Amino acid sequence: MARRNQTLGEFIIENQKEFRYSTGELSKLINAIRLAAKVVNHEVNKAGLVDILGNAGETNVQGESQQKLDVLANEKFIQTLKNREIICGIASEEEDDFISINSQDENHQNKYVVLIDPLDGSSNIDVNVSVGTIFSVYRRITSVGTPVTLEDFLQTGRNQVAAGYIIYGTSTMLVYTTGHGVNGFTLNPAIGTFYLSHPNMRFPETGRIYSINEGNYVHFPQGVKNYIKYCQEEKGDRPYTSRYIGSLVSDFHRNMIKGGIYMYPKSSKATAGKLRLLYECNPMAFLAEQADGKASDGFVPILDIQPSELHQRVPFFCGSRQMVEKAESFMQEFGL
Ligand code: AHM
Ligand code: MG
Repeated sequence: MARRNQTLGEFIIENQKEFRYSTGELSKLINAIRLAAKVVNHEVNKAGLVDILGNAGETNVQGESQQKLDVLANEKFIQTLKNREIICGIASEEEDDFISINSQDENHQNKYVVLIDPLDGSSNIDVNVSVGTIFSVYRRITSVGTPVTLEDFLQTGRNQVAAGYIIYGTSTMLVYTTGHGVNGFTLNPAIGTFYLSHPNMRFPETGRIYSINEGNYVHFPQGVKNYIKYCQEEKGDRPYTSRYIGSLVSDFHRNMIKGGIYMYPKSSKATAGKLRLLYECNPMAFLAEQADGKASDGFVPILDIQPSELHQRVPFFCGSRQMVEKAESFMQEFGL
């Protein structure tokens, strides 16, 4: 039973038995993520103090420039998970290919693979705006004792056993699910402990916030244009409020607390959308469904999409159930 002010460590131990495969491995894995989160939090918080701001001068597999903190966060998460020898593979937004992990004493005995976006919303780093880490956990499909393959990572989101995010905001929070609701833990930086501050988080059924990069309006499909006009119409509880941070974790977090919809549709500039299915949309969709919200590509639930590539992109509509359903009705009527 979740108790406010319980530490994350206590919560993990108490809830371990709820997890159907309960051997303690998943708990160790969440513990490792907790540790990496603290390390990255430390780096993010001192970003303005030392010379780690700015561009690392390299581009990632999607041709986007990497900020130094992206590189650092990537290293810290991979290192922490590797060192603890609890996963057999990891895929990251910042790595072209997945990494197969072979523990020293046992050969590929671990069952879990992790997919991460180590520092999402990184264009916000230089301007002191919230960023986040997103993670997703699966049981491998291939047999234990063999190296992991791409197949272990290309699973539908429905197979996720855990997912969550860390938000480096006015305070740092770790929010996650193992399929039994969503709980949020706030870091007390003075003693480095996460405390349960937001038990059983839920999206309100509907809300009054829409979050989308409206600068792309002319490039959006007709269904999206018409839905935006619907949000702006003077009728009933509308017009809605427009709020867009440009940091998925932060926009999602606010909408889950206040009620709202986040949208990153496809456009004539980005024909598959921008966000990545495996380590951005799937974990957020799992959290959304666990919190009574909804996530789709405009037509089908994100969690039902069969991935074909590690860095696949997908249109993303996510948030309060009634708002996502309304947006979907516009896609179906006017096209996406
Ligand atoms: P990133 O992984 O390169 O940081 O990109 C993902 C981010 C999301 O956090 C955010 O919602 C979106 O990109 C913002 O994109 P845009 O600037 O095109 O609106
Ligand atoms: Mg990202």
